Amino acid sequence: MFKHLEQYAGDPIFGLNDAFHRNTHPQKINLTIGLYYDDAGRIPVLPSVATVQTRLAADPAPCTYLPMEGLAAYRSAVQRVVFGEASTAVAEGRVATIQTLGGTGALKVGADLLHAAYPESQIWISDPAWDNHYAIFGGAGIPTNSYPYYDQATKGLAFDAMMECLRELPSHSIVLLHPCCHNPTGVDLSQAQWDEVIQVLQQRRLIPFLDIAYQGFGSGMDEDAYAVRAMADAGLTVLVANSFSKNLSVYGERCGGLSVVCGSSAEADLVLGQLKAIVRRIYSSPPSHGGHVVAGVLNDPELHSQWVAEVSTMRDRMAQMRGLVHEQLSTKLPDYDADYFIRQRGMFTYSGLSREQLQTLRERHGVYIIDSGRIAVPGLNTANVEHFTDALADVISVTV
Ligand code: KET
Repeated sequence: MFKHLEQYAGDPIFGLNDAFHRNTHPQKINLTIGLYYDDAGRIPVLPSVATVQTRLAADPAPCTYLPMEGLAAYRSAVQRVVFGEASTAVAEGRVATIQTLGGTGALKVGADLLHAAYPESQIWISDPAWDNHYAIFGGAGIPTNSYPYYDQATKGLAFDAMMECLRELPSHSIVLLHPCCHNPTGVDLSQAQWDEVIQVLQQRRLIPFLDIAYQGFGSGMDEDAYAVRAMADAGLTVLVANSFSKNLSVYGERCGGLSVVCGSSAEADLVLGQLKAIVRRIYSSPPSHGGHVVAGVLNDPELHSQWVAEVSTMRDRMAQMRGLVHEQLSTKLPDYDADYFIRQRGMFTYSGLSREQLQTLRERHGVYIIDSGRIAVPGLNTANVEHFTDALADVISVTV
């Protein structure tokens, strides 16, 4: 019955992560996937999360179905974290928020909503992109296109080309944007650049879809949400997919949120109803345990501030690793411009390494980087960074 099916080529990120685990190199380093590791190379259990887990375990509750839209306490916490305590849009009841299966689930539910509401619309995705954006929106029946984003020559933002493209889009086109810590490049817009983007979105009547999977890993919880809040304040209709996978280190619990900022509370009610209908027909309701863990941390004022401090520690460690790589490479390869390691931010850095260099890094040095050349910075730590820069110096000196 299924012999005619195409062989799945595998996922470029998950696939290489698996290959890393099969490798036996004694000094191997995993820089493939967007997972945060601490300096000991472990995926942390954040103390704030552990506290809530202990509380939940001490008082086991029946595991019933959550509502389609998720826990109320979770949804209001999403709104406070993403839109800020002082959000006018939230206060006016203009934001419809649901608990989703990670950031991915939020993107999928949002894609289904948009395809139903605007069946003629197409989506524009940054070049380069997190590959799954193409799969999710294409899979939801929305034709996919790209807008210029990354400038190879400067290893920075191709802002003018990006704006030129946005200015030409038909009205009701969907534009996928990353408010902070762009995946895969680590290159972000400044606040002034966001303000310019907002003007074009408004003038062209475009529909922004913001994917914020790394809030707090760039500059801070509030700073990283600038684009989200500025768009909501500007009165734009905007969709926001947020993920707690990374900043709460709860990847497997599948905890995220989808928020749709609307023009009025009546419109937000309509949207919330449609979101529930979409959820009901895909997976019915979100996970209970993860929902209670996240809501438990975010709704307890003490644990909430503890969490914000834990996120700062993660952010500082990534910045420290970037600094170390930059310092060591500048000594080992004086002719190589390693500035991009400290200019780009968040979890990822876009190295521009060739397929051959990446192959050699894997085979000779056990250093695993995905084929696009995207380096997941948290795989580096004080114990392995020297091996990493030695390996880079080896493959780069061959070609410089
Ligand atoms: N958006 C972006 C931009 C993103 O990088 C990820 C995950 C997600 C959404 C998914 O979030 P989640 O809450 O796990 O559903 N990125 C990493 C892992 C992956 O590919 O799924 C990565 O790029 O390595």
